Amino acid sequence: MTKAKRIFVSNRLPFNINSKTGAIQRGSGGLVSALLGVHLDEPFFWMGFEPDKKIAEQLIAKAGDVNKKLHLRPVVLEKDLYNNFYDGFCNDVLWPLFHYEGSHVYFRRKDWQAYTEANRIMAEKILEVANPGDTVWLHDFHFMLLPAILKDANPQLKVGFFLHTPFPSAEIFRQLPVREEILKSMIRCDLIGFHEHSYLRHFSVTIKALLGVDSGVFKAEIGSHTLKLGVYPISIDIDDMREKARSPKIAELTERFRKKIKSNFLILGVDRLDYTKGIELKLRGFSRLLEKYPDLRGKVNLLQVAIPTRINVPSYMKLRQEVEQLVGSINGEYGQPGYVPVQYMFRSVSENDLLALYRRAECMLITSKRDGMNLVAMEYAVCQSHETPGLLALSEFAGAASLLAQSLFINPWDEDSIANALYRAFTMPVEEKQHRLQGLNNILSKYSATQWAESFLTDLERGSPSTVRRGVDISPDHPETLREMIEKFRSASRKILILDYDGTLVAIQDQPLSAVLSDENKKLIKELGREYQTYIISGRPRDFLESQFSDTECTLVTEHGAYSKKAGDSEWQSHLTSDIRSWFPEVKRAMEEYSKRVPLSFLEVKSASIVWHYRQSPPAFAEYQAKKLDDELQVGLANQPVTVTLGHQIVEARAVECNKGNFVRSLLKEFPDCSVICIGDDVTDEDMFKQLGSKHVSIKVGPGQTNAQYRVKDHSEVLTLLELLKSQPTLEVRNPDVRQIAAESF
Ligand code: GDG
Repeated sequence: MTKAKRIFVSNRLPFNINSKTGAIQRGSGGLVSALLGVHLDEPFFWMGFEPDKKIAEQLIAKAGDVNKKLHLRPVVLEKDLYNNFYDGFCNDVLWPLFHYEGSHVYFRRKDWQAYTEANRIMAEKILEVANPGDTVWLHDFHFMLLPAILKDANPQLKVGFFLHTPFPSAEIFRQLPVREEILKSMIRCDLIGFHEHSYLRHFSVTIKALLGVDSGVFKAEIGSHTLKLGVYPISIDIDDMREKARSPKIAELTERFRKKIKSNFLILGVDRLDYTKGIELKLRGFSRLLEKYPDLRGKVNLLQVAIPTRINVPSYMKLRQEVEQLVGSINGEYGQPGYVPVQYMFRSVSENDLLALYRRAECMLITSKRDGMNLVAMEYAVCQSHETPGLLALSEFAGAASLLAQSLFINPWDEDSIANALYRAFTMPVEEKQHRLQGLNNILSKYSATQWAESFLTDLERGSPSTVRRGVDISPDHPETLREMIEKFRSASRKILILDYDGTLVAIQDQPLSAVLSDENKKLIKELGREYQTYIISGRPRDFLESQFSDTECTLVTEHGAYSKKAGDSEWQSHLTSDIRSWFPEVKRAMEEYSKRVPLSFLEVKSASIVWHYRQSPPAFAEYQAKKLDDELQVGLANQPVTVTLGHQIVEARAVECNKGNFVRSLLKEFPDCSVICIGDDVTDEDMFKQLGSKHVSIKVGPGQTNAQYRVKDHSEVLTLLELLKSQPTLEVRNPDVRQIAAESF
């Protein structure tokens, strides 16, 4: 048997071919060090787009020179398609939106189509090498449609996704015209990782607001699928960088820079010239420093390395103009003979020069407006020496701020905040700088790039937590389990069917009175009632259930077990023993108050229970109010014989005897030799599932954790299943496997 393999996917492969020597080269950056540093026993694949067909072929052939186990799979995309995908959708929509830059978003349908197509092509290539049980780790926003395509094709793949940018607040994300398509795919992942906890929180709020998916802090249950969420701050190759920065070569280069760049206090900026990096804010803050503290003029300099990016895009050209004008005006205003306050380079620098600049500068200034993490901050800290420690002034809007707690934090939007931090850095005693540096190094030594990758992969590849109870899927797509379940039921002499009503036999409706059975389904229940000892058990009041099932042979159990009536009986039997008057009026008053407060919410008053419904109300507001009401009632009625539950878009208070579990318990006592199939969708049905244990068949309808053994997707699957339980199935069952079961079972 072949072992599971790992497949990493990023937009571009972090490898290239040296045009002179023809050798394969490793690109710089944390991702490549992180993933190559992971201990791997098995071959691994790395896939990414590569526009040049010839280079693609060379990369495939020479991958083994980097690492014997590495297989590179460059995917060649046609140029226009790649441009529309990458420049059009990734860079003109997702990048600005995820960085809260709404004014830079340009959504064009054709770019979205290209994004869809590029994801489809990448999926096709992944599926050529991926087998069930393999791990696929997707990197970044370029591939947000891949999870759904991969899982549809191969549900046994382990699909992980790491987002390298921030995930914006729901208020921002919901501006995206294709928001549902993207989220519906993302929730199919097994694990999504973020740099920072706030990004994870935003994602949870967004899937709740737009898809109605509830999630806990670290996971969401969607049907029988568990989506795990986690925070994994990326890092750099700490040891490698520390060693390089201390090499004689870098020491010599640093010395050369010290002589060349004359400054008592050099502030360094290294950023791609992107609007998210806040370079213009940095310049304004520096200008404010010189204005506010005139004694620093002539002593303090800013060296800004602005790495060219997307140079032909108009908004980037405009940003460049603005930055260069600001540089000119600061130098014009504060420059003196022999003193040029801002030195500016619009180009990238070699890795050695970069390390030497980190060593040379007394302070690093990062003013990102938003930044997923910011690796430059980490690199600068790691390159410092204890003897001449530099200071890190870091934007509080960079993900790195949550890790690098000993930085001097700044609000880049506030010129004074920048100026004050720089002044503090300038005047800070060396002991304090050493202390801060020590703190930064301590934390960074715990977060190496390899640890980052390993912890993500471990969480992704670890099985689902055993605490999560999910129920085995017996949707018609799983005929084997369905067959097993029917056989178990049929083997008993007394067969009992227990069926919940709303959400189980009928779909949930906006108005409870509209949730009625179709004639066809009424007929089905009638036939089942004749064949089996059938119970319809619901939270509904007596008159409603009677109107639906009066002509059947089913026993009706209303208000969650408070009353029951056998077919043919004229009287309802009450199971109530406590006095509801001690709490009922108080609850009614409170719920009436909430009904007035929350639009489109309403009360349903029954004999032993009372329900506040908010299924049509504005969801976020109503949910907040529901939690408040639940809280109020739980505390206020703590000593009363009443159970309060926060259910599916309802808050319900009911007499303690109204418990479906109690009803089932007495049923099992009365008929100890019976075999039960019990089906329900709501929290109140869980009491029944618990009572039934593994001897009987319990089936949960829809998503969420459950005590049931089995699960179906929705009420229509329940009806298909019930049809199969009849000795003479009439319903046309489309799935041939299921038709076969129906034929074999009888
Ligand atoms: C994205 C997220 C997140 C830069 N200029 C030169 C050069 N660099 C290297 C730096 C650093 C890297 O590039 C830049 O990384 P950042 O993290 O600062 O920013 P993004 O490129 O925007 O990366 C970011 C990151 O993904 C990882 O998840 O942290 O928030 O936006 O390593 O050293 N290297 C050389 N010359 C240069 O001129 N040699």
